[in-house]
Amino acid sequence: MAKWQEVNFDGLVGLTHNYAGLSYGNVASASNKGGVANPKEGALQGLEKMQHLRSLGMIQGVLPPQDRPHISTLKGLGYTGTDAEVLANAWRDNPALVANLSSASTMWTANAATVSPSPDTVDGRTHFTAANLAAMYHRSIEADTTARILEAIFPEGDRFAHHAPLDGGVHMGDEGAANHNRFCADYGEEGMALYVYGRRAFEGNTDLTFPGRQTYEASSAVARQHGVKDGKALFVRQNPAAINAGAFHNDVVAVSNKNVFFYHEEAFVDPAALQKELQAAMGSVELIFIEVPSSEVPLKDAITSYLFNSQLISPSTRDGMTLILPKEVEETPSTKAFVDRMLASNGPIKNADYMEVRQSMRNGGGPACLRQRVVLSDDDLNAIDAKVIITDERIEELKTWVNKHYRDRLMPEDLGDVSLMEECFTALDELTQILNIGSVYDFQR
Ligand code: SUG
Repeated sequence: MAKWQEVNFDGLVGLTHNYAGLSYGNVASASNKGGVANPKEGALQGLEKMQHLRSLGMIQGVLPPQDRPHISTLKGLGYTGTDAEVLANAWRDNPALVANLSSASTMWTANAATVSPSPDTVDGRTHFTAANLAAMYHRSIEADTTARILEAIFPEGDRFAHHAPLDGGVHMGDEGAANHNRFCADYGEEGMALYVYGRRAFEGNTDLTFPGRQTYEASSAVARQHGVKDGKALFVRQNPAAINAGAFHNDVVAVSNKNVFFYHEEAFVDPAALQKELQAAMGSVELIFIEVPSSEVPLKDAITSYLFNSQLISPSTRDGMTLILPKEVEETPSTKAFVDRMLASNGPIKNADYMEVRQSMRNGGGPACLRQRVVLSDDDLNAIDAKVIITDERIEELKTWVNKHYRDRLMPEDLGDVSLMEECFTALDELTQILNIGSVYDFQR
């Protein structure tokens, strides 16, 4: 019998991690604009989280950061000369453009792609669509390199199938797995996908004050091209009130694992109807819904603490499920009290581990944003040649790499610094060798 597991692929925090406040509708990103970031600390916090999951018996993967500043975009905009000249000229002309091309936003790999695992697809392959992230300019430049990295890790063929990021700009706005939940009895069994969208592309959406980044049209296109089995894809609109309160992705207000769905009362307009629909689609597999009422956790607390942007996992070393939460949940009285009550209630979630990922949190990225879930069989895992699965040795190698190359202080006004670009490219060149993923970056090609 093949063994199946969920592997979490965490994004490494990049060397240009900074607080430029680029994400309209993301409350943390806006409110920390202009602050001092510590990329080294951010990367080490991420590695600690990966190590913690590994210590629980999980198989843990890592995805590399991307090349920033993104010189090839600047070249496409007419800047010429050496990379140093391109950067210096662009910085002189337009620092805001350079800031957009310098974000380390690829760390949030929940947004990298949507993955449909092989038990759910008609052709029995695992399908990947790199997200176009069209809603935010600074993120829209991620897709091509993301697709290359995923193809370098999961070779196209009998097991894995790759689809190009969707064309169509914001009308086909696709934010990847941050708006995608999979329900199943066990990872290797046929599952059901819930695609949550923020708006319909060709309607007014006058109820939104902040962008609804994911469109229905994009979600349904992804499900179609992945060949998700008939009746195994459901689509529901995110509550506009949640988006307007700062839940720019559904994973800020909901998380699932296997047959458990943990979400805020205000995540969906009609949660009772959704429960019925989900249960009907699941047939004999009984779903467990943990709906958190606003009277216990106000939506505002859920969004600032990131209670739902937690990883809900099934570690082999523990009884029941574990939530991997950001420390901010422990520091927010309403969310801490809720988690304590839930653990004492004899439900499916038995443990809560609080992690320090504050560097990422200040840009609106919690534990769940930092990981892409990929359900894989042992044979699938054996088909991966890239050294992206964390081992004791690899984690040490990555820590040494971070300590050698990363700065411990970075502000938006530093982003025009040519030596920062050089540090970044030198480090990434070395990283592609550590991870054995080939030349995936524009500056290497
Ligand atoms: O897209 N922040 C990211 C955070 C993404 C969180 N991901 C999930 N919820 N899955 C975003 O808004 C801010 C970057 C800056 O301002 O430099 C940023 O891109």
